[in-house]
Amino acid sequence: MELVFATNNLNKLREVQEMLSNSIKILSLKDINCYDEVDETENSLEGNAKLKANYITKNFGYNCFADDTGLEVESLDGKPGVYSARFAGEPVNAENNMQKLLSELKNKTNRKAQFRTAVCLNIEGKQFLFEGICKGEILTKKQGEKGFGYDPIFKPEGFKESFATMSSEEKNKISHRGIAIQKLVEFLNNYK
Ligand code: ITT
Repeated sequence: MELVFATNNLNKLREVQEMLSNSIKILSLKDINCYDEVDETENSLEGNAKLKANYITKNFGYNCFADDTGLEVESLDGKPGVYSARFAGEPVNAENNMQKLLSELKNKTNRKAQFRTAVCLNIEGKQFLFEGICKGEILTKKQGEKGFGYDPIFKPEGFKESFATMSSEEKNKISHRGIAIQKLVEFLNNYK
């Protein structure tokens, strides 16, 4: 089965590719000659995941899925959430986003946070949603060099170190996106 993963984020593409069995072939946007930027204008992760998947299905005709991920920090009432990519403004910059978050949490004792991923699958005219959550906390300083985005300052629950110290295989087993994609894969394996 061929499925387009509607993302421009190559880190995400690599993480997901590593998780899928050979029976599912992932096509990137480049593979289908799509160089368009789809603005994430919805105010929920689910809304943005649908927006991206629907754009590809409507304009390119492929079965496809898209995800949207946000980092929800408890003491900031769920911020940056759906605005995680542009938390420190444009152009998107992971370092600036992390510094802004660290400074907003400077005097806070509650550092609980969760990554949440919504995945939208469009297949043969039908639409399905999947969710993955990874609970954890925001560290007081960066740790590790791997991963991307907020990984150096996010420590998943039950682990001693940040996501950025883990191999992508380790991260995929417990991460928000990993969990959502596992649900997607299980669904596809039982489809039809
Ligand atoms: P696409 O919309 O093209 O898929 P994106 O980079 O905009 O790629 P998202 O909207 O899903 O990705 O994610 C919003 C931001 O959340 C992203 O820019 C990262 O900073 C952060 N993020 C997402 N997944 C993450 C992860 O697994 N680890 C750390 N940060 C992550």
